[in-house]
Amino acid sequence: MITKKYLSESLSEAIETIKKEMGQKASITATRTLKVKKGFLRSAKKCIEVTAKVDESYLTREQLVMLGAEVDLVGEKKMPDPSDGVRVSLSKEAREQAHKAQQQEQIERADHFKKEIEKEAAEIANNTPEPQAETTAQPPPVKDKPVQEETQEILAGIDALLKEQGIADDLIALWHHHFKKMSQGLSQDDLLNECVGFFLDRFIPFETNLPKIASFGGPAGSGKTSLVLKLAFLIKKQKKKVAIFTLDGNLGVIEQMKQAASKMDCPLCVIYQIRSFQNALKEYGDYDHILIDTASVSAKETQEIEALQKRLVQMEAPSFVVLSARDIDNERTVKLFKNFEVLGLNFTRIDELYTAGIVYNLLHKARLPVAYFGIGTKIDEDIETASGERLVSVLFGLQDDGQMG
Ligand SMILES: Nc1nc2c(ncn2[C@@H]2O[C@H](COP(=O)(O)OP(=O)(O)OP(=O)(O)O)[C@@H](O)[C@H]2O)c(=O)[nH]1
Ligand SMILES: [Mg+2]
Repeated sequence: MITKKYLSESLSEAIETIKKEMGQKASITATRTLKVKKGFLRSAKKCIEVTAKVDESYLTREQLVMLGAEVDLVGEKKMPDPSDGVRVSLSKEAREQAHKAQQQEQIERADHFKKEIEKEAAEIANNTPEPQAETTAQPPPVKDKPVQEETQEILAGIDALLKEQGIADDLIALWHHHFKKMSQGLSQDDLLNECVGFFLDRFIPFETNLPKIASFGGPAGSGKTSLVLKLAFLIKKQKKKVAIFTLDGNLGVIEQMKQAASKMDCPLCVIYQIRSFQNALKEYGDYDHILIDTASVSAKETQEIEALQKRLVQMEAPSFVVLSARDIDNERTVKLFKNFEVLGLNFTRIDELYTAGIVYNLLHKARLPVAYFGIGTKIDEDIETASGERLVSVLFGLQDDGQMG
């Protein structure tokens, strides 16, 4: 089986190329959209990466050569039958298989990421010569594969961009390590795409279904209440039943939540005691989702609420952490992770994000999946499923309108 990735500006264009190179028997196994900045020039292009595969037995010798396969010059190859009319198509089965494989890969990646990073960091430490004073972010020279001068320049450009974005040195070093494994003589676009791919791989999406009962904790003002309301709105749009519980006794907040909840015709329960929590659970037990907004640490009023929060965390509701992408206090966040058994992260204020380093540095340390992004202040629309593509767009200085960030 031969597998190849094609980068193109549209799916139809990619399919045309695949047909030409792989023939009618090829099938597409995955697609993903990337936004890359072409050659650091102003013009931004959106491109699609299409992965296709085909059994070698269907390819002519010329096609095999074009695809870089080793060809036995005297061996016979089965020629494609031009009359069979099989079309290159987005096979549902192939896509499901690819999706399953991708999910499995993500689980493994999350589990083994730490070990991998430690191993790579150790390798980097062994291979890297003494860092020079001002060039710590420069790619370390590689003995066996000398980096060409032109490539060095492109890499230095990428490094400068990553530094500007606030990406931590250890993450940049990991990118260098990744780059060292690649073949030389790559074009600027190839290198950029490789870097985009590297940073897309740092992102772990939360792919399982939202649990029936989920609580949302996080630092003060990180956007917990807004995210719970936005999520409730999203669930309502899917015609599912959702109830909101809040542990925040602040009357102003309760009033704001009441208004939003009544607008979307969704029950709101203010939880003051463990008993009221149990009663509310009984009352809304048959709902599809119960979303619990927790009070931030500074807003905790009674020991009972504190105990309830602990209990929620321990057993009642899997917890998500909500962080403002603009303002992550790494130390505090790490402490928070210790108190919560965290199922996943959510980032709010993604709409106000102009540098992605702060988020990537945290993801690199936390290695937790990310569920949702808050992308504005509007409760009824400013939420989206978190994606690596969005972060990569910020990282490479591209916003939705294709302008420099
Ligand atoms: N621009 C932008 N603002 C947001 C987003 N999410 C929340 N906000 C704003 O951030 C502020 C705080 O949001 P809340 O939802 O009250 O935060 P909280 O974590 O519940 O706050 P406490 O309960 O007081 O700890 C509000 O002014 C929100 O409108 C977002 O995704 N983008
Ligand atoms: Mg709140």
